[in-house]
Amino acid sequence: MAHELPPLPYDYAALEPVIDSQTMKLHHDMHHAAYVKNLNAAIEKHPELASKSAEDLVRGINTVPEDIRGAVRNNGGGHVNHSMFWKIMKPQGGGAPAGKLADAIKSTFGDLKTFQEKFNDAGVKQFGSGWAWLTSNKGALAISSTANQDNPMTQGLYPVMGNDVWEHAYYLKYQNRRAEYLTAWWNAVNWEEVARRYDASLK
Ligand code: MN3
Repeated sequence: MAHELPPLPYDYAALEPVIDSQTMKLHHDMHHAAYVKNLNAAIEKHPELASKSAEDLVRGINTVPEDIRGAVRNNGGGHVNHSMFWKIMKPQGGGAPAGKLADAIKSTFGDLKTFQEKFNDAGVKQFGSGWAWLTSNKGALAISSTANQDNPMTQGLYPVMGNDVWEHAYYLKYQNRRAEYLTAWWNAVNWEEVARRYDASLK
């Protein structure tokens, strides 16, 4: 079963004004689609991996055959990261989380605003392309960033939420103002989905 591009769960324009329609169309239809296509091309060389999910491939990247490891790391990671990314955003998003995630953010970072500032800081400081992350290690929260399409799952962590800081995610609207994009992005966050992911990390 080949890996498939998941449909966007809303219209291209649904996240305006936080993310413009053209960026969403290019990001999903071109960038994410390319990761899926290139992942499938890599797996074709190793049919024994055909039954593995993209998450399993990324989690076990060090056991992937060396001749396709780089391709799976980049394109499998790209597929996993973007599949999460579309879902943790929604039209009229933003606000504040509830439930266990809200409690964990408060006990770890003090308050939501401090968490958001630290997360944005990780995104701003990520040199070049990559992602800012909130991860859970059996419930223990931490902020980090990765280069390229690397995913914290490779380090045994559960990615609760991540923001894409590749220029393709924001450059048409925000140009070089990555910090402005990171600040605005919170207004598109789907906290229900992020909280669901945190709950899943506890199991
Ligand atoms: Mn991207």
